[in-house]
Amino acid sequence: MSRVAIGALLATFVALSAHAMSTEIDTDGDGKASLAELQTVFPELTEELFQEIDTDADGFVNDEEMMIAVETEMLPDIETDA
Ligand SMILES: [Ca+2]
Ligand SMILES: [Ca+2]
Repeated sequence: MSRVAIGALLATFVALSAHAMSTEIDTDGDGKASLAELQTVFPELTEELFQEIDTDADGFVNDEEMMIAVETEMLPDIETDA
């Protein structure tokens, strides 16, 4: 593997670990969870509940909204890297 490829790989890794958002949820890697992405992990999730979690109403759940949702038990905490 070339030095450039390793550098790119490391940069990707750092970018990913900067996000609290689980890659299990955020399958397209944009750092936010859409309703569809969340429903893949939480099939019970309704659009109504999603809108409650999405407090800034941008249509995506970000790290902070996800953290609040888990803390307020709107969403169950998911096991990552278990
Ligand atoms: Ca996403
Ligand atoms: Ca949001």
